[in-house]
Amino acid sequence: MSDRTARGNGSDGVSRRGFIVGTGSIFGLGVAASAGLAAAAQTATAAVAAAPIGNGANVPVLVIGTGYGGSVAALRLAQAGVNVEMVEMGMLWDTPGSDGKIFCKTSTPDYRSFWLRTKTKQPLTNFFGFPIDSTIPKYTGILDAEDFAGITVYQGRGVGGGSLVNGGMAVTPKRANFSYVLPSVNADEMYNTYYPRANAMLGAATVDPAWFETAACYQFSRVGRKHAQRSGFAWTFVPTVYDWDYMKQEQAGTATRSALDSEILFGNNYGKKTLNHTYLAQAKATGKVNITPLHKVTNVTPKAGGGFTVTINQINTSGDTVATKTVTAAKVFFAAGSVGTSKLLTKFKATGALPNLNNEIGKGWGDNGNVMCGRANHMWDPTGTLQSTIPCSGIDNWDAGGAFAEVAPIPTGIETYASLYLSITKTTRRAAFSWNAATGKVDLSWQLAWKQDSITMAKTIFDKINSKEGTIYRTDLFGVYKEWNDTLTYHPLGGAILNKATDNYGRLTGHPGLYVIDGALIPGNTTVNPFVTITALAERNIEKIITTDL
Ligand code: FAE
Repeated sequence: MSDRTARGNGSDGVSRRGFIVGTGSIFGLGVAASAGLAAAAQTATAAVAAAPIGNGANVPVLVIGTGYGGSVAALRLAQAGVNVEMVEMGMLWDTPGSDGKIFCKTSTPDYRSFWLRTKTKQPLTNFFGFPIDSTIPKYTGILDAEDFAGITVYQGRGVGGGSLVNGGMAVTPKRANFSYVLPSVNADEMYNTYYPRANAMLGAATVDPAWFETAACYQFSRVGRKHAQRSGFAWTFVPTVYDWDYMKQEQAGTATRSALDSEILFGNNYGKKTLNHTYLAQAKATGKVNITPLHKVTNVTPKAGGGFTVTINQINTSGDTVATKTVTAAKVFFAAGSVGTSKLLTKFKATGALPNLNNEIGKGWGDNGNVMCGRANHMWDPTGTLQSTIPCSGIDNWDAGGAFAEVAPIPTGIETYASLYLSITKTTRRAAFSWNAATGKVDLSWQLAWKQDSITMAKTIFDKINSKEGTIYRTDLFGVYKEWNDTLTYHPLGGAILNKATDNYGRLTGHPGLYVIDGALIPGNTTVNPFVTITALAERNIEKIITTDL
């Protein structure tokens, strides 16, 4: 373990190398379209702060978490002239392992893969019926599979949050659905200003349609399109934040493969525009943002005379606390993700640390209606031995059946004759977080049986396709004779709902100076993949907060 620790746990603050490595690995291979981002990342290198946050520090703004909400807040506050300290429980992923790569592949998970687990917990649990999970050393890996009673919630851990591990699908909800997504928010403002701003900042773009038609790595998508359209469903390209020029080079054999080398879930070594190359690079470039990884916030409480006292545990790569720090912050932004923020606020309300929080805290949590299934295609419909890990298309049956399904890859390197789908469904099920004083943990009231609603909605697509094609569901991917993965979500949303637990801009009720700015604000469902909406909402809210509160 000492060897591993030496390989770069980032515990001594953000190293200069972080952005150098990031710049070189993703953008340093002559990808002209990425020159702007590469420049931004390089500029950031010079501005990196040297020290982790110190015990006793007194800071104007502390941001808890470095995912989408936190990164937007940090950049915009810094541009407004405010010094920002960001605290992140995961690592700074900047140092290659013995294989020369920072991140490990989905197909060969090692110590870098999972957050403090001794056995992997792959979303695709089985292959041809055989369990595929393996033992791994306990380490502060990049993907957390956090178990609650009725559901496992997958989340990214590290500087960049979910952007490190996600599929990069950057989807804006249909305008007609927006009142379902965020009922208290002005849709005109979002669609005229904040969605375009978020998409531009994130670098969202759609695959070149001509290239798509011939690229071997998207045969699985073309098969998905054929089957969807033959059953009369709307099939659509969806934007992603992967560098399409880079992927073209991967396919052509002129660049080191990442999306085409089964990299996803545990990080992409090249090609994906994570927050470290967009918002966080620009935030660092201001010289006003400092990020401290491997530090976990455990308490926030009002300080006599104003501001807040924040307790932070510094951890090592085994997850053990090696130091406890107390800092003071005038303002605190909760950006620990839907689950992270909800757990903190639920605990702080129950334990009296933040006694004035209202009774909406912990409520309204949803799974974005996630369910997965696979279909067994005929032998004349192979999906390809080479599959890009970045999904680029979806099937839209939201209005008629309450389901939007991304056509997902199975990047195993062998022909599986399978089509895989992650569906997002219009489920109304909402769970609540509660403090369990006996265990000292936060529980979630989700029930496994609730996923049946999502399965029923997803079946409006896949029963019809199977019937038309004369095909069946795969029963060997999520267990033995199990058609649906109904035990997980990649898209946790809610727990501190906008205009309920907070005001309409994320200010927490009862404690001026505390804000929520992440997926916890969104009431359980975005109708599509969520990170563009989280980013756009954060852009909207921080603009108001900067104008009125600072
Ligand atoms: P998030 O990005 O989760 O960031 C929260 C950060 O806070 C994390 O880095 C945590 O480690 C950190 N943190 C938590 N608690 C603490 C604490 N106490 N102290 C310090 N730090 C803390 O939050 N969405 C899409 O739109 N498209 C996709 O293709 C897509 N694919 C996905 C695939 C996978 C495997 C997963 C797991 C998620 C995927 N998502 C996708 C979801 C997306 O990544 C997620 O909605 C956003 O990352 C949530 O953003 P937040 O800012 O809310």
